[in-house]
Amino acid sequence: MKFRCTFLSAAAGLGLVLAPALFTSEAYAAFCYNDGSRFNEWKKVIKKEYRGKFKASTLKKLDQVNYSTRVIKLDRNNKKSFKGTFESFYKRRSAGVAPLARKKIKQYKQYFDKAERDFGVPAELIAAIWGLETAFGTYKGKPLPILESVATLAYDCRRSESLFFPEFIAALTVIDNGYIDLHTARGAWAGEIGQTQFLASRYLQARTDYDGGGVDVFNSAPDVIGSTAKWFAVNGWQPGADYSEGTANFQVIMKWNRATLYQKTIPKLAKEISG
Ligand SMILES: [Ca+2]
Repeated sequence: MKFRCTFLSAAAGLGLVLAPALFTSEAYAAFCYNDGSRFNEWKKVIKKEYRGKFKASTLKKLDQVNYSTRVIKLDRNNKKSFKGTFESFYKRRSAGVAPLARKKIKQYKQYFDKAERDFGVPAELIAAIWGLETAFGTYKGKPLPILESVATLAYDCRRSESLFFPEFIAALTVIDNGYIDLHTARGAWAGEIGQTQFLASRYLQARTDYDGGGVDVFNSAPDVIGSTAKWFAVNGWQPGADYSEGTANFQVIMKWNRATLYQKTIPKLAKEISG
């Protein structure tokens, strides 16, 4: 079975969940550049401004973080992956996913059942997302260090204001809490975390441990299932209700990803999976 899967999620931009009060930031207001020339200066401003708000050891990680021209290049090219008709997009993205999704639902039945009990989110929806995002964790791409990606995008002018500055702060929060060392952990170019590609703010909202041993959305399928279900629940999912286009649950699906083609793909694929 062949997947033509690329990382989809945060690439198209997301609805934000902001941690209030942190974003009256001077660095946020004063700094954005379209090349790396003032990146070191920017990091200094961040470190000064967030001293005391984050542990010294967390802020120290920034010393080894570099401006990534690769991330910027990928960001600028991203729109191309969302071109074309829905039919061609759907065909390309969903190829091979449904049969494997059904297998995963069987294999991890107890966790999908638990997710449905805990959060009211049906297995086929979680499996659709999981398949689309990383082909059930098998698609690795060429992952980049997560903190470096989000720091670069937070500093960059194009989207810092709307999206990546808050994600950068969320990433520092993830590190500060000792959840994941995002300085070394790797993800897609927009700094996504784990097999369903959570941005840091979403990870903080959704992290769920379904198999003990702490939350591991990189390696644990049960944790991926639980955390993804929880994300939908905290974003307003209505248990047992329809999720076709035009429903309240489709509104929640729209928050998962801003790209219309992707939004339409999710319920269609979920229904294909559930047959
Ligand atoms: Ca776990």
